[in-house]
Amino acid sequence: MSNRTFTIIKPDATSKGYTGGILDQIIKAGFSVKALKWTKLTKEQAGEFYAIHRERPFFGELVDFMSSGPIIAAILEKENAVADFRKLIGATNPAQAEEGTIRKKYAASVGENAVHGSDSDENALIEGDFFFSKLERF
Ligand code: 3AN
Repeated sequence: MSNRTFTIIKPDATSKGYTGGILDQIIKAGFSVKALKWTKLTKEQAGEFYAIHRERPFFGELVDFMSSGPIIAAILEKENAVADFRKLIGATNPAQAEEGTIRKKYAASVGENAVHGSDSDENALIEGDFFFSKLERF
């Protein structure tokens, strides 16, 4: 089990001014920030990042949305990071997310759901490597 996960604060949340509140909740939940970047994906980069979903019916919508505005990408550390972070953000569909979770508080819909959280240790590494060089993580 790894102690690192990867997150994105998505364009819906950055445009609504939720960045500070979300980062505060993440840090108060015991995660420490090991890398952090304010950036914006091109459509091509968003498609590459979400390549695993290429065959899903919402792929085009997902790529358009994820490249529509600035995002925050971060590598986070905590014991049991992947599972604990998925719990903190809540279900993919905010209507089904538990009270107090980040998606319950900040997400509008299943498509525009405020944050990404890696679903496995393996993907946390791949996703962190997509955004950060060795010089950008501590
Ligand atoms: P999660 O982000 O909770 O791991 P996944 O991996 O099923 O959820 O989906 C990846 C991303 O694709 C979601 N965060 C969401 O933005 C988008 N997505 C998932 N399901 C839908 C859907 N039915 N319609 C539109 N976008 C979706």
